[in-house]
Amino acid sequence: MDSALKNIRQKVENQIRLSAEDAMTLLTTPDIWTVCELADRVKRRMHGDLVYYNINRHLNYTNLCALSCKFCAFYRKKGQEGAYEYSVDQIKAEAIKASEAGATEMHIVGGLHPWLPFEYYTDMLKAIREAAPKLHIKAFTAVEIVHLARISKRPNDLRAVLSDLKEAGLGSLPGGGAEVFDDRVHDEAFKGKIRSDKWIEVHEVAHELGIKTNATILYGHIESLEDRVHHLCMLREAQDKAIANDLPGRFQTVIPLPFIPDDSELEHLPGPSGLENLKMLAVSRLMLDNFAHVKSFWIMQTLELSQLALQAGVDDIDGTVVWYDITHVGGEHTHQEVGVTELRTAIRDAGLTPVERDTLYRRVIRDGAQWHVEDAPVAV
Ligand code: V47
Repeated sequence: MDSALKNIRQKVENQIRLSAEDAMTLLTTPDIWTVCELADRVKRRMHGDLVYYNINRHLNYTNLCALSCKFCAFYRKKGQEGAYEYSVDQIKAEAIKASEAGATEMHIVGGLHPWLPFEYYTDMLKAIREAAPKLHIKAFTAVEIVHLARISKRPNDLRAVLSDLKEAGLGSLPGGGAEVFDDRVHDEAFKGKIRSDKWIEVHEVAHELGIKTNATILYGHIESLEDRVHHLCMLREAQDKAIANDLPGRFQTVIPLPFIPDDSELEHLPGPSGLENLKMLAVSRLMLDNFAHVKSFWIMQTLELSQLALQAGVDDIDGTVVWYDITHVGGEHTHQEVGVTELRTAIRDAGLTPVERDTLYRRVIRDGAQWHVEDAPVAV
């Protein structure tokens, strides 16, 4: 073991919070196995040998976007080849298909569409809720929420906007759009997007309204290791606040997202290596002691690395997915799906026990085509 990790091991064993300096040591040590072992220890303390997965559908309703983030290969401008937007009827049809296939969650995000009205978004939620009432709608990143506040002419009333969306059927907020909480990186790679304080504010207001949310970090582009650590510390602080204020909503899950360079303006960069991905997942587990879950998004991590990460702090794999347009690993196709059997086998082969969960981490019980959830979330 790298002797620099001795003190950190003691802290982990005694459940003492790690510092930003500890995180830097973990990110720079060559001793990857000790980092993974420590993260696994924390994961097992929280979840035993359980690993969660969900049967979900991702829907990216438009790639038209007012922003032009350098890391993003997804956005298109008006009139550009490949630009698209779904109609509310098309979204409804997708929700019906998802529900009939047994999905419990629809994860919906898109670009900042320049001219769709606020009603498009509330109509979309209402249509899904009506057509597939059991489907949990996890939709709109904090960036989209601020955009919706602007287009509904309430730029300073996030509470009203989120309340309207909740009323229309919004169940929770995904963790996207956080990127890296640093102004230099922001100005270089995603200028024009909301800054960290606004991203945190949207989640805080959601938590006040009892809406659960997730958080991401997009790493492996032009940020420094210090920036990553700062980001994790900011998330931890925001969750501390939600807990101290006893808010009805919380962050549930952190999803570290490795930068995929292909076709983006930053495609000259190599993107993070497999070892770096494993380390980021493990360090997220170790630093975010007040987050219940660390998720590996296999679309970006690959299923193989996600499986390995189950021994390195990860307790959750998203999901069956099916269609995903924002990034593609090793191909052009938006059809990106794993079957339930494949997911469960990957978890079992890692020596762990798969548990199907819904968006709120309640155990899903299936009986043929029917399903229901247990009342309480799986104990943590
Ligand atoms: O916000 C965009 C990122 C995010 C690239 O909450 C890229 O459960 C890598 O947030 N390389 C969307 N990442 C995905 C997301 C997510 C995924 C799975 C689960 C959850 C959840 C959230 O993807 C965007 C952006 O940060 N992204 N381009 C890229 N080239």
